[in-house]
Amino acid sequence: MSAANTIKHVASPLARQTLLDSDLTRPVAGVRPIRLLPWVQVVKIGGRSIMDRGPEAILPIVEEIRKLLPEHRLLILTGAGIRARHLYSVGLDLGLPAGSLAPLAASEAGQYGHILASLLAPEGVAYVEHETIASRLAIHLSAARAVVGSAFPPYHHHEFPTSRIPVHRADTGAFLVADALGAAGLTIVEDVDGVYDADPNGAGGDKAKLVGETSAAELAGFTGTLPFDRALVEVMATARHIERVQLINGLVPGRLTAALRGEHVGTIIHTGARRG
Ligand code: GWN
Ligand code: ATP
Repeated sequence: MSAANTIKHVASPLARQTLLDSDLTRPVAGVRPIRLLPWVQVVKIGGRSIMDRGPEAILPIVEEIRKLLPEHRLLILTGAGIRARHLYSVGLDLGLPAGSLAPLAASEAGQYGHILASLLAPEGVAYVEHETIASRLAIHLSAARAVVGSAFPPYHHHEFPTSRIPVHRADTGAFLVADALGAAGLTIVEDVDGVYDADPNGAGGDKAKLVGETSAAELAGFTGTLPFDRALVEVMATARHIERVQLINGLVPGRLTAALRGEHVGTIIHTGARRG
């Protein structure tokens, strides 16, 4: 064998086989990934449910986060809210594909992140861009107790064309990044006490019952509306690290503090990830 051939044939257990055969890939690719930032708590703040409400909802949350900083290191991610819905409707009327609508809505989530970060700036908290979340989060969270970013995943034109409205929105983005980082947890902050058996703000909502605890598997079979992206249920099923997500009411002071301390104050959703 010539020297050139020896160099070309890199020894790798995956070099000579299809990546589609799980029997062959499992010994190499079947192990759980490492946790990159096991100490970071990810908190998703609802765009429509919290940020759209303005000072009356935002300022108490800012105050609560301020007090939480000595206790936790946080990646705070914001959702998009009502302007994204308006963008979707204008874009859909013009026939734009899902991949064109995704970054438009995402930029609204980013704007809310900038607003929230400005309010937390005296505490050393800044907005960090997607690229920073992807590769420089550790150094930023070593310099500050928390950073704020956009909860939308940066899919852009790679958004799946299965639906006219982008399926991977803020809740899915927050979960994907929390699981990829191997974060300590994910808390979703909205304007309801948790997941109900029907929309508590919809027709006949006064009869809706709060579900204290559920699972991604159970929610997969639920046909009613949910207070988060349906794609979140799908990505929770294949999670590697985040074992449970708690959805809480951010309009009630103290709930976020309690949730980050591990208390059950909303709906706990068990994912497909298993300890061990
Ligand atoms: O602009 O507020 O990041 O963190 O999906 O892409 O549409 O971009 O297309 O690092 O890359 O509007 O400019 O904007 O919200 O997403 O950012 O200020 O390329 O820091 O440049 O993946 O912030 O922005 O909207 O998140 O969600 O320049 Mo914004 Mo968003 Mo900033 Mo980001 Mo998109 Mo970047 Mo991006 Mo675009
Ligand atoms: P975004 O961040 O994408 O702007 P958001 O996270 O702030 O959005 P919404 O999409 O407004 O939140 O979802 C919260 C709303 O979902 C609640 O105010 C509630 O009316 C509604 N909802 C629908 N179905 C349910 C359900 N089964 N249980 C609880 N709330 C529900």
